[in-house]
Amino acid sequence: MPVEERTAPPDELDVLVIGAGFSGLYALYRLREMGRRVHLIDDAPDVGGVWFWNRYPGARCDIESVDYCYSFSDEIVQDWTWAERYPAQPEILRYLNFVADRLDLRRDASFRTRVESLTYDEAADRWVAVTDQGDQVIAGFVIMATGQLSKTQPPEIEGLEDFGGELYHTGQWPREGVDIAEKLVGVIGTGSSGVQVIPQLAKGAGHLYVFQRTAHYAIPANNKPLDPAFVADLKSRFGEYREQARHTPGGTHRVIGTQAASDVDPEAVREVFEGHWERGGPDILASYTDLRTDEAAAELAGDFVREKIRGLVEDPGTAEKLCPKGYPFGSKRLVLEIGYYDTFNRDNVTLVDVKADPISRITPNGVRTTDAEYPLDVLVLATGYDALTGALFEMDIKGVGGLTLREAWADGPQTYLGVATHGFPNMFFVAGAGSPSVLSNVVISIEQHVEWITDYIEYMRKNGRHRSEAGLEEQRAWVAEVNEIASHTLFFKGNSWYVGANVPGKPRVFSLYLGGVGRYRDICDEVAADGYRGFETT
Ligand code: FAD
Ligand code: N01
Repeated sequence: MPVEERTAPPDELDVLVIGAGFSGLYALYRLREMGRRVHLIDDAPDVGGVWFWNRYPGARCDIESVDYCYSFSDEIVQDWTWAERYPAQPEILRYLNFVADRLDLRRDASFRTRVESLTYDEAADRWVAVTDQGDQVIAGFVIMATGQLSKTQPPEIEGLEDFGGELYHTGQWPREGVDIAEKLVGVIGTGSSGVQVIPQLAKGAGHLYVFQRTAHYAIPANNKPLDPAFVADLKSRFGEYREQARHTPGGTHRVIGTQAASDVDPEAVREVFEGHWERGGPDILASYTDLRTDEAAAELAGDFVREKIRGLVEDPGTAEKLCPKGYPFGSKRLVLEIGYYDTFNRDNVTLVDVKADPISRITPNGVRTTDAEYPLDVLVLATGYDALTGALFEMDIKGVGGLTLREAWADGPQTYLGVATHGFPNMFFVAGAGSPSVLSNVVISIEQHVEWITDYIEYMRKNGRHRSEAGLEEQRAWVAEVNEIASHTLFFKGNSWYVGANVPGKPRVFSLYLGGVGRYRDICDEVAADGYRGFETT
């Protein structure tokens, strides 16, 4: 049941978990089962993380529901039944509430509580957390389950604070919803969030203005209700089904092509792309081995999508503006769409190309571009997130010698295996920088990280160790490996949050491990089997 009143956290803990999304809920459960004194803190009023905050109309997952779920409890697997191929936000939030209820997780959680600072007490080898509610919590270990895409990034446009109408970011959508009936509505941003919210807003708004700077590659989701027989069959062999996914590159059951598109007859490539367009989903990205590494191959997919857009959008000028150009297919996140391109055939929708006619400022009445003014009642910011490091840097985190995490990561995240960073002992990160994270089915990555981290904490306890720090040399080697793999891909060719391009002043680095979740799991397991090689413990 949801919590109405805030509960203060205990003063002393073995482990403090920050964040109540998929990561934090599982970490809390596992550590409690291990007998540790553990407590979770989240600034949201309840569980859910991303799926608590992103309540905008159309919010939906782009990993199939039967993969984007926990596997650690057979009871949960059996007692929960997914309704749709790609679940919408309300269904995922219901699922996380179901998990929290079933495992009685809220009794060890403080909501409406923001951790403002974390300071490592070197004399006692403990972390001291201070919250915005005046709590001080001392913990032997801290697990940062603070999310990859949890700090919203509003655009730096002059006059935003002067807007006189209603202003919303998709990542902080009001719980009570937004009434847009007959109103003049504007959306800035056409990434995954924009592509999802725009068709929904178009249905209710008096007029919708879409302010697009860069067109994204979007392909059909082909979402549908799940066949009960298919779901029942999966439940009967879920352990085996999940185990297969754990050893794949992306942590899903996508079929992975073994040929390079550049080695195949273009007509045959086209047919394969057609098949993916029909089936829907992001698997097209894995259809050939070179789509993420060879610009000419990526261009084949780009041309295919542009041709589809020209066929779907009636007005040729609008279609041309919606065609992504200037960066390779797949170098920004591939977007799944439901009715997006069709939306631009409606009379009440106008596409404003703000690359050609830039936004000069937000006025009290709406959006002003170089050439025109668009009066608005409601302005929606689908402008994304300060990804991977945003939520961490919002806290004042001080490690050994008073070094802040911001200082330590000034040139980009420095981690060993993605789970820990030198200078910040006994602090662990879940599914963040340095790990496969958002380039995988994140829930499968979360389960692997939580299990690995909590096993390590248990190993330390059993071996009488109370301080663990990532070794500097091992960390350098890991960062070098992450960079080396990324350097062979096209990710740097797109100005996206993957490389920090959406946040002014952020270093342009790609900090995700691209070797795949299967390979990553093997490396983590080898490190554990070797007595947690690379960590200095006392
Ligand atoms: P989150 O769910 O982000 O939870 C972090 C929590 O920590 C939040 O509740 C936040 O409020 C809290 N927090 C942060 N800082 C503090 C602090 N200082 N004090 C207290 N609390 C704090 N991934 C996929 O694999 N497939 C998808 O289809 C997919 N869709 C997505 C759709 C959207 C709209 C977004 C934004 C992300 C999506 N992701 C998807 C990525 C998503 O981040 C992960 O799948 C997953 O939900 C992350 O869970 P988490 O528990 O690690 O973090
Ligand atoms: O954010 P984004 P998002 N003026 O950064 C534009 C996950 N997710 O919230 O490309 C004008 O992708 C910006 O333009 P440009 C998923 O991992 C998943 O959409 O920089 N425009 C861009 O169009 C995703 O990748 C789902 O030129 C401005 C948009 O805002 C991640 O979250 C759903 C601007 C931001 O796109 C982030 O997605 C939702 C400005 N000043 C989210 N500033 C699923 O479907 C920014 N923009 C699973």
